[in-house]
Amino acid sequence: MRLTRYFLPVLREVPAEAQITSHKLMLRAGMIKQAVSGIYSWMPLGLKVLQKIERIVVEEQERAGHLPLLMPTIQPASLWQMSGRYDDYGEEMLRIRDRHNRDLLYGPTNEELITEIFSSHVKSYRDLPLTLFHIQWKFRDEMRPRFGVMRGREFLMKDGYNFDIDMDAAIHSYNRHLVSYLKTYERLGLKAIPMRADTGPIGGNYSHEFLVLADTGESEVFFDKRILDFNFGIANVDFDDIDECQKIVDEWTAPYARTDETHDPEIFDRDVPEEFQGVSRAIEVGQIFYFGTKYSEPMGAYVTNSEGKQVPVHMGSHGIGVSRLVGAIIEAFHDDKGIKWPISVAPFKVGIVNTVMGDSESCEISEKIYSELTNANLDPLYDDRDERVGSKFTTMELIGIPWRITVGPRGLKKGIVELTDRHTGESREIPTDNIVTLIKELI
Ligand code: 5CA
Repeated sequence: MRLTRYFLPVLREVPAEAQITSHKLMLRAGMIKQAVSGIYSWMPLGLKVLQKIERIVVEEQERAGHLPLLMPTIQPASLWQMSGRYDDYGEEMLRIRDRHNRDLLYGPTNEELITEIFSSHVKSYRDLPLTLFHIQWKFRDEMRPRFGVMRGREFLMKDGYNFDIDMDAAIHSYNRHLVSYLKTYERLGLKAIPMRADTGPIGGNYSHEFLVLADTGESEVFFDKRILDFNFGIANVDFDDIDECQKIVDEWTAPYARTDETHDPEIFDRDVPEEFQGVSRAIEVGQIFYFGTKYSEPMGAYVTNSEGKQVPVHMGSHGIGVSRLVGAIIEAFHDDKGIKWPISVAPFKVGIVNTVMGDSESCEISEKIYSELTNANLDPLYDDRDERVGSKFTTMELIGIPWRITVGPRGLKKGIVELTDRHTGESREIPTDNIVTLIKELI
């Protein structure tokens, strides 16, 4: 992409409405624009990051054997009346009436809708286990939308639902989700700690939240500091191997990592040596639930078991805050100049800064590097604007491009350009002729 052809509405001033770093940086980098409180448009740069996160989430879900589908944002109230949640959900639910006076709602989550899809089509234990997921916009009329995409009213969520014949099978599905989530966050460059949590309006009594430690997080968490040194080591998991999944879950769900609601200070203080007791703020980037037959019973999701008996299926639901993750990643990776994207979600992996637009050799070499990187699918962003070099650097740093190639007459006299790492700030000189090979190695 050439910057002169792109739509990158960066802001010079720090916007007054933003309180936390990620919100400020997303506005300054021209990633989002508020439409109304808690509801945002995603500008091209923001959308690119959002889609990269989505891609990784989908890949890891499919790898775990979960099947994608797409449910609508608007749902009939009647389904929620069957489960009993229509009244329970309260003011957070956006209720709508259509021209025929039918009660509808903008989905805050999809347990009812997916249970209805399941019960219409699946009648036998032979069709189990089954896990379906989608990535779809949700609406929750939050009392205090804040911190940009962190607590929005409209937000993008991956939500998945497992259907199993009994509790043991459903716990395996739960464990499989837990492990696949750890892999997902690892690929996003994040250290997300699974912690036992309360279940709230989703229900059930077994749940874990995934928390990224950050000063600006909304939750307070208590943990054993040794968990921070824990090596993920979950690269190749056989998801069908129940014991292997269970082993990872046992190792990973540190018994004394707790969110504030489930934290019992007496147990924590007793079982974790004082020097390892950690308290921090954290961002919740996902949550998984096992709730048994809470929805299947009232909504009639029964199957025949191997003895020919009708039994309600055991279910769980599993969410990842896809749009919130954009903010969480920025909270984890930034400095005072701007964002520092992990390579896996970077909107562009390489930036090219032509320092003297009037210099014909600089232009020629910049163009050459640009087309070579483009042809190698490395998705470069070429700053071809007629701007001062300082302002070009500022933009590249603000929007967080991991690698910057600086092309200028002084270097070209020696046959080199400069390659700068956004994460370390280190620069090195590289010959102009093997740039693609080198960049490929780095990425
Ligand atoms: N049905 C279940 C799992 S699919 C569910 O709705 N779980 S949840 O309520 O915990 O939401 C899942 C994830 O969505 C959360 O962990 C959080 O990362 C994200 N999320 C929830 N509310 C918001 C919000 N208002 N703004 C941005 N992200 C949110």
